[in-house]
Amino acid sequence: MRKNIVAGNWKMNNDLSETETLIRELKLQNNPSDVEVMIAPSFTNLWQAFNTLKEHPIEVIAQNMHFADSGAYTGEVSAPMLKSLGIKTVILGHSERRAYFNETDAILAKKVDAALKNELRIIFCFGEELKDRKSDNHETVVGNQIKNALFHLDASALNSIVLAYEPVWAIGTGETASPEQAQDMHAFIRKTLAAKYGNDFANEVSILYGGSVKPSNAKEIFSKPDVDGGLIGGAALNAEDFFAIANAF
Ligand code: G2H
Repeated sequence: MRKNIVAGNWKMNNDLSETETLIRELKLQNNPSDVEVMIAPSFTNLWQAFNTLKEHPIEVIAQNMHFADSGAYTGEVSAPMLKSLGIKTVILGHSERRAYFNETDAILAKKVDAALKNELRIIFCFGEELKDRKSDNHETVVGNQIKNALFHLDASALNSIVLAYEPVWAIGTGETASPEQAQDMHAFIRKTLAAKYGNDFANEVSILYGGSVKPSNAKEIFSKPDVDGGLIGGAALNAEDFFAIANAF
């Protein structure tokens, strides 16, 4: 079901004590009733974060996982391992995973299958690079990222998938897509889903925007009809900023 969602992607930030401090500060904030608020700390702090927030509406989610359930994959973490902690949602396909860890659409399709098999909800990220936008190829690139990783799925799988459009040129750069650019792309994404799965399914998918979302620009971005929230990086590391964004609908 389509929902408003604000998810904080902490990336490789915060050790255990910093995680505890930030969670303490997050718990003091005003939690909106009609928005799902999530945080994605690093793997080493998931268990602590999950337990500290057990009775709290903030959901603790994972930043990544491997496609195999277990095996000789040194340094990796699997879906069953996340599930065993009580984690219900995982981010897949973030542009930093694609760029620095060579995650291709084919690998991501396998990760998507593994997450669904293990009954995890997915926040599936994708987005074009600056060169794609400059050459007016941004819709083709985004359309292919979605098709290659998701279009082998049945429509019912869409119930477990949240999409996150993150133009690479806007990530951590201070540069944000304009609310109109975000809306245009989100409408294109919904149209792409509708062409494959029909309008009813496409209209039920939450599509988040990510890339330098801050308290000062969140309201305008979230006001767009096809934008259902945000995946927040830098601003998620400050409790007041993060909740200013979560309360910006
Ligand atoms: C995009 C976003 C969070 P930031 O990576 O996924 O980060 O808000 O810092 O651009």
